[in-house]
Amino acid sequence: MNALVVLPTYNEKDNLLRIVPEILAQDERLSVLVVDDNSPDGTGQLADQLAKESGRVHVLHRKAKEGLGKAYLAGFRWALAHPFECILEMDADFSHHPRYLPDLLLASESADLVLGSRYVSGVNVVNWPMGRLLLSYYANAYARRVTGLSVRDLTGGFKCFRRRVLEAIDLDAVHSNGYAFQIEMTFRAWKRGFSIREVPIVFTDREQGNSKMSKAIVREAIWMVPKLRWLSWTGQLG
Ligand SMILES: Nc1nc2c(ncn2[C@@H]2O[C@H](COP(=O)(O)OP(=O)(O)OP(=O)(O)O)[C@@H](O)[C@H]2O)c(=O)[nH]1
Ligand SMILES: [Mg+2]
Repeated sequence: MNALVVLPTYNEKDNLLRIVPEILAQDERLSVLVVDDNSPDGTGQLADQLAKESGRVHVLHRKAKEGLGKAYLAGFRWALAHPFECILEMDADFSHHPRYLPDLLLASESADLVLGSRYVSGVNVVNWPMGRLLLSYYANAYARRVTGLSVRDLTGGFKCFRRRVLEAIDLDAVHSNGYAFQIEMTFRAWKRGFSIREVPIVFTDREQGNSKMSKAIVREAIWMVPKLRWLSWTGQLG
């Protein structure tokens, strides 16, 4: 069973150099696809170098920064064009530690979609300012309430999809790009009847590089959640 970690990057040069070998060391079935949006700091060139050194590293270069959701969709399409049975998502900034990858892979043997969850037992977030933690916690409570999904962590981006899930979802119909993207993918998988499992992870705030968090991303999550529910109600989810 081959598995691909889709790793979106924007200005993550220092992190990329450290995280790729750590990912590959977790399990010999793992490969990495770096999806770089033409980072000005040269992350894309570094990724090319890493790909030269290992046949398990691949790179997808995109012309401009278009947001996380777009980068993931491009990565998912690439993954579906290659023979990978599991397709994983994670951040490149060590907020999602590679040490949890074996847990996700193991859980994916008995679930179609596995979520690395910060809130499965209490709150497992390290180094976030209180304001950001409260925002994330209440965003999850809100999304849970509106969608009806009984998942503790809907906005997290540490996930493992079985191939069949991504094949079943109409990727062209997915439009959200920030945290809402994570909610939307899980909601669409759930509506299609796929099984979802959460495994506990500890999320640690980035040590290096800059945050790309913005008000626009929060606003998108607020209106996208009722929109998803509406599309589902009216049979337009696809
Ligand atoms: N390809 C691509 N990657 C992105 C984009 N925006 C963010 N990323 C990457 O997606 C991952 C998550 O983004 P982060 O900036 O860490 O988002 P966050 O965790 O919400 O915020 P901070 O960690 O506080 O900065 C990281 O690996 C980023 O480099 C983008 O527009 N395109
Ligand atoms: Mg981050």
